Amino acid sequence: MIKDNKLIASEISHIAEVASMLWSKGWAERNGGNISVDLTDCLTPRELRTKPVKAGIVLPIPMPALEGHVFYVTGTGRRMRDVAREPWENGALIKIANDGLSYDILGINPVMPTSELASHLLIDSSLISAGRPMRVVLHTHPTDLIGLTHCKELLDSRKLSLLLWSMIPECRIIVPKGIGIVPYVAPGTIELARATITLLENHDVIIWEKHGILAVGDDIIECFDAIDTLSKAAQIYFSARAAGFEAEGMTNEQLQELALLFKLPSF
Ligand code: 2HA
Ligand code: ZN
Repeated sequence: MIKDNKLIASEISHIAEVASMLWSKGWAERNGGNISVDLTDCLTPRELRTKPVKAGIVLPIPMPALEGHVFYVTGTGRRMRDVAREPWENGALIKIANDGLSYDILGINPVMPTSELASHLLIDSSLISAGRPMRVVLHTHPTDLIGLTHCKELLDSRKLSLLLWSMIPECRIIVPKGIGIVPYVAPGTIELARATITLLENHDVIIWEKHGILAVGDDIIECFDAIDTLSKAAQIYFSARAAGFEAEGMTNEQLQELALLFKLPSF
């Protein structure tokens, strides 16, 4: 049974832990947000041959780079608070077919994957093709960060990254490539996926205007930490404003000093 695989069980427990934090942070209203993790390397050859509960679901776009890959994905319409309690009942294990044209659902329940599946898979596929595979795609709806995207002036990647970095030194260190911004596009669309992929060339965290945030990485806890740190910076910015003053922010020299000290990419 795949459920008994220790590596898989550990990955699933981290997914459940993050789902729980997304809910308790208030970033996951109703079915807001979604998670996918590439678990291919955790499965034995025998487990990879598990009989599907549903087979041949056609992908919107061929994904040859993902042939044979197995992902855990949260289910469409499922709540993060339920993923946290019962990750297997509220998510699916999917396996991309060898022609990259369709996928099968393995595992226990025929839960249909998230509405953002095309985004997740296109992102994974393009990162593999670009030679920097990432196992995790995490999308959620942090109130404060989404709030910032309602301010036209801040819809500029450099400006927003500098603003958030300057609120707290950790932000510059934990999110060293800053944040990319996708101007508003309807959720669940290929257009949103494509715009995100372009920005992932230079960033690991992307904000979708008036919608949410997406982080890629190899470790789901670290993806969460990056978003959490950005959210903390946004909260500092807003709490200063709520107290009636503009946060001073660290100076460019102070940010530069951090870049040198921690050998961070320049911006
Ligand atoms: O999963 O967050 O973007 C629901 C969403 C869609
Ligand atoms: Zn969303």
